[in-house]
Amino acid sequence: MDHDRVLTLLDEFRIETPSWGYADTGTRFGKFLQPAAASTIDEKLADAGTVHEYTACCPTVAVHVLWDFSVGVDAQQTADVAKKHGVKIGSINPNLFQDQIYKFGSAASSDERARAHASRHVNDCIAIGKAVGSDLLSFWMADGTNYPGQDDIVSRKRRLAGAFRQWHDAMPDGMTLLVEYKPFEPTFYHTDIADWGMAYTFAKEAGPNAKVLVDTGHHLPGANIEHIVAFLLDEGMLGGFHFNDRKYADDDLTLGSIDPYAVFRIFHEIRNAAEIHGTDVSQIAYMVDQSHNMKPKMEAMIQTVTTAQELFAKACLVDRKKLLDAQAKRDIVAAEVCLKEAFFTDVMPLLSNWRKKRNLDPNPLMAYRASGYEARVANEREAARAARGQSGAGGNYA
Ligand code: LRH
Ligand code: MN
Repeated sequence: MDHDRVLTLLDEFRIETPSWGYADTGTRFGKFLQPAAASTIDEKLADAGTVHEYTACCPTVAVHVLWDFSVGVDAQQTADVAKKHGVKIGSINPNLFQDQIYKFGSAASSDERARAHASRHVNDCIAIGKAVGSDLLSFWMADGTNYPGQDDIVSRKRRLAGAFRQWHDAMPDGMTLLVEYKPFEPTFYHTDIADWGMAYTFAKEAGPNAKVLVDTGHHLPGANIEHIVAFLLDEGMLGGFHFNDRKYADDDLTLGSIDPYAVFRIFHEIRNAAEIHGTDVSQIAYMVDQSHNMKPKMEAMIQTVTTAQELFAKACLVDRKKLLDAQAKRDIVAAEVCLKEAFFTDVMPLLSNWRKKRNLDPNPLMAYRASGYEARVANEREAARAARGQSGAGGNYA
């Protein structure tokens, strides 16, 4: 593929950053605070705007409704704040897991009060989506059980299917519902949406505007994620990604820090679907879902989105004609070499060229470090937290 074509594809490659990636988050064993961490939605949007300023590839920000929208704050106001920082509110993430009433689940719960609470919250989320002009309603449910026999799996399945149909039909035209799956955590016996097949079935039954969201951290060891991606794409059921990296489970580490070739293979299957099978891949929502417990959050996010650009550009460089020839001849080595050659191609000159065209520093991370942004906001936010009487970590997870 000629480099101009790759530059054009890079123009179209957008990756959404999560508001919670800028806030202090932790694990169940604790939360390590960073002075420059964002606590308010304004600070989170300021950080997201700064990442977009240095990288020009992440114009939207995913929001988590209970972490980013407080009661009585007009959602439109938040959209204006986003605009002030040069970004737009992206996917709306309902929170159906942190309220006490969700002990036995939300929409799958045998407790009718929990199901009603969940539906009220989702309707609020749809209203917020309309107000901020978002076209993505992104569901992850912690629903499940911890012990065999704890609840009837099929009854839960049917409740959930009914809820997704209702929520699908409550969405305005143009909004897409994403169903995210996860094999375990926080429940450790069964999870109601445990894998891609279950998410596919719930989405299919919900209606035409429902698709599957693939969180790269939500697979059991050994799962072939790019196979799932290729399959869902060919079914027209791939709605988007939550990118992160992991060594063991849902570790939420920065993309490409453990297995960059795995991310490359995912992008390769997407380019294959487009160029060999004529699949429309323009509506895939690329999003980051990470919690930065050790790395400085802004640097981790800039590293993540620039790594995504690099691996995407490499995947665009696979010589698919040569690949198809080798596959036709069942020349396995030649076929593999097509991928390896692209993966080991240095795309920094191409990316520097893309950034220069946008008056960006060819090395966003170093440019950000040199900006002094981190130290400046650390002082401002320490003072703001003190003024708010907020010591240590805020109430929410993020
Ligand atoms: C669940 C998950 C989900 C988000 C949360 C922050 O593990 O991946 O996408 O709601 O992380
Ligand atoms: Mn996720």
